[in-house]
Amino acid sequence: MTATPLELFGVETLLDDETKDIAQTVRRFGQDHLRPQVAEWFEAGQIPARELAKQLGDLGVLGMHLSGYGCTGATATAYGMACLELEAVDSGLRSLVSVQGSLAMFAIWRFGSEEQKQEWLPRMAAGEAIGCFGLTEPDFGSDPAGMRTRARRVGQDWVLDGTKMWITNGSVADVAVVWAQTDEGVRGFVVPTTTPGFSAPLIKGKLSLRASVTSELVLEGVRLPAEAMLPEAQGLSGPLACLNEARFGIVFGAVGAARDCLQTAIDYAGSRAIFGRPLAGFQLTQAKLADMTLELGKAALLALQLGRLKDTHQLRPAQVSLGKLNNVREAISIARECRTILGAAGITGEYPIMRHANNLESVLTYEGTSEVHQLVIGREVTGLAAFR
Ligand code: TGC
Ligand code: FAD
Repeated sequence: MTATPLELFGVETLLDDETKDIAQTVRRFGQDHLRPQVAEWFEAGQIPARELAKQLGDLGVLGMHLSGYGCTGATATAYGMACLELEAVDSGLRSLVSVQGSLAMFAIWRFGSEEQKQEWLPRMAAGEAIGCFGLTEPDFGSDPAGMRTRARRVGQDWVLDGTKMWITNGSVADVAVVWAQTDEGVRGFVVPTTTPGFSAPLIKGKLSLRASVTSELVLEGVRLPAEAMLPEAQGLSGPLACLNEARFGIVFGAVGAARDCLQTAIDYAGSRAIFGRPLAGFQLTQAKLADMTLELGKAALLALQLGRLKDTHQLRPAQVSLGKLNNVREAISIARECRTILGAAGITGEYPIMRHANNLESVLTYEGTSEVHQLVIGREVTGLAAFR
């Protein structure tokens, strides 16, 4: 009798029935509708974003942890498990969902006016409108406080000028949540992408997260009515609060990518004969598999602990940093080690491992690099900020 790595940790026993059902449903959707095509999308560097958004909306995962306005109102842990199952297929697909639900929708849900919520959230939950979130700029990634995008008052209106970089969903978005400097500090703006002066050129040539749309946002005299500003977000804490939400999903998502790599390596090692017997029967291979099983299980338990804290409203940003740093770092290490087990076959698109490993390079960098999360944790345990 054998057990999968996560069965060995008894991870399922920590989930309630509803969460298990949601995870199963998303897993089945991934197997049936995403997995058969994802390697092709990755190779082509193109996804059918609109069609996918609609399907994911029908599945109920867009903004699923938000309440009202057509959102499912699921628990944070259930949302995490959905991210896990999506990222088991591809980090780019989880990214689409993270940016839509945790960044663009969350920003409007948490900081928007009633009119902004009514206008955008039901359509975004249904996948009929796609959102993006523009915080990073060409010269300001880890340090968004330095952003140069500026919003100035002209009469009652706002006029935005600047450039955002590396923006997921940018070129396919109907609405962009854009963060800009104003005379009263950083503010957020809800920008319909049809507004004159707004464009979102696609970034090409990525070797990672190819099954995801990544774009530049160019704002040249984008004129918006006064009501386009998010009334409840003032200062950098607004966008950083949105990042907590998306980072939380990544804590779970990384477990999904690593699980897929490890299961692929276990299956491959069981069927690959080396020196006349299965690769899985060699001690060196088993040492690798055992060590990866441990790290995967520990990452899943950490994710579930953070889920428990979030569901009881106790989760602090530095705790999200613990999960993002550990789980993405371990996932990429697992992906690389699993690749060795597959030998040359591991470098092909026939198996998902190299795709996951490449994707995880982006995941390691976005939503706060490993170094940023080390510094957040360092600040927490020493009381000294070492960012600058
Ligand atoms: P700092 O002085 O620490 O804080 C400024 C204000 O923000 C508050 N704050 C937070 N609030 C909520 N959540 C957090 N995590 C927060 N961290 C800080 C803080 O209390 C303060 O509030 P107030 O009221 O006193 O003004 O800010 P800092 O400039 O020193 O920066 C700290 C640092 C480096 C940790 C922060 O800038 C940071 O996290 N940098 C990384 C940037 C980042 O992660 N960008 C991600 C862009 S989005 C993206 O990558 C999407 S990827 C696609 C996908 O998800 O799939
Ligand atoms: P930099 O900030 O220039 O960092 C370069 C290196 O310096 C890193 O190793 C970093 O850790 C290190 N470093 C930084 N500060 C310190 C320090 N104090 N001490 C020591 N080392 C330090 N952004 C959005 O706003 N919206 C999106 O939708 C979005 N999607 C993305 C999708 C993809 C595929 C990618 C790759 C990125 C995306 N990003 C998005 C941008 C992402 O958040 C940034 O890339 C990230 O925050 C890092 O910024 P940077 O690339 O400018 O690197």
